[in-house]
Amino acid sequence: MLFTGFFIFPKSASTFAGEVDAFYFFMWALTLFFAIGIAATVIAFIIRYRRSDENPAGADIEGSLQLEIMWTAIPFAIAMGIFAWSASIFVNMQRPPDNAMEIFVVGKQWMWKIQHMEGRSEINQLHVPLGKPVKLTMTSEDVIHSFYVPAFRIKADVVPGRYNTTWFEATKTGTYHLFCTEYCGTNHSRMIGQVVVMEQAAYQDWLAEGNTNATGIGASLANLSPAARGEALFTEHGCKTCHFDGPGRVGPLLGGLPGSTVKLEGGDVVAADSRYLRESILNPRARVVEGYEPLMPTFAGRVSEEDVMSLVAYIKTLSPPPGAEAHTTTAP
Ligand code: HEC
Ligand SMILES: [Cu+2]
Repeated sequence: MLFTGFFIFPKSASTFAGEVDAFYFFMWALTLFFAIGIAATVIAFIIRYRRSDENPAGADIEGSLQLEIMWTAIPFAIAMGIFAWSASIFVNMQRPPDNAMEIFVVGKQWMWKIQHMEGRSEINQLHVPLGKPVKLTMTSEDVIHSFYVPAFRIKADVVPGRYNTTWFEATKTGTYHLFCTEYCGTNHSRMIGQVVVMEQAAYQDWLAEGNTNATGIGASLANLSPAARGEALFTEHGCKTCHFDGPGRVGPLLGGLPGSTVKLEGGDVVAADSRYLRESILNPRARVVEGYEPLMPTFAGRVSEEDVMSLVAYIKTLSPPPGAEAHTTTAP
């Protein structure tokens, strides 16, 4: 902890820390400037204009256009400056760089479940490499949680039924606090964990160790990458019986679907993002693909959020069938 006058900056260990702290410090200094300025003016006026005459007569005040323009324009410029600065930090935080490595996070009363793409999973701990952008794709199994790492200056809601993302790049090895900052029930205050930032080589070794204790998320399918797990689930749940490339196919081909657009019954067009894919699995009747019958059963209650993330990861690895443009939603 670094104590700076009245306020405290937590340890800083990400590329955002400097930006966020500079902005925070600016806001703090601005507030202090006006607070002192106004208080001093009030005191000065009390003294200068104290009652000195028994029956004072008021003087007419004409107003001043210059003064009015000034006290409108200056606060406007300050407010717009605050807006532009904070918006640029916010937008940067919302947009992970293309080379960011992805990690899945599932919040649950009352724990954080973490799944690395290479297969390793962990609970209430997040191991990340130093100096590499990391993108977190997050969802919740029950209520709203919020993922907060003070040392990285990141905080993002983790909402059931949605995939929220945030990202960071760690700049210092070490162990940092991870908190849930959205009241989520009795043991909310115990929904805490650690972020461990490791040198890149140490991180690779750590990944290669695999799930040593079979208690992680992927305990039953230990050490499979989400995509490989998704492939196993795809067979296990019979998705293949409808989504296969061949005669008698009843479901759309899924290769090339993520990132494309889908025409729906009724004429709407949607972007096939992760959220749409999730909905297609858990609530297939909500949006039915044009030209298909609503034959797909719901998998809500049969697959967990981690399973859905894995299925989506698997669908992302499928390539469009040869000859098809990108993704074919045309009925057989
Ligand atoms: C009984 C057949 C059947 C099974 C089993 C089935 N689906 Fe489907 N699926 C369909 C049909 C038909 C559609 C198109 C109509 C619709 O949107 O509901 C569809 C649509 C989809 C879509 C949206 C496709 C698009 O082009 O927008 C996805 C994603 C999907 N299924 C994934 C799965 C997964 C994952 C499983 C296994 C967990 C699965 N399906 C199991 C029949 C099936
Ligand atoms: Cu929580």
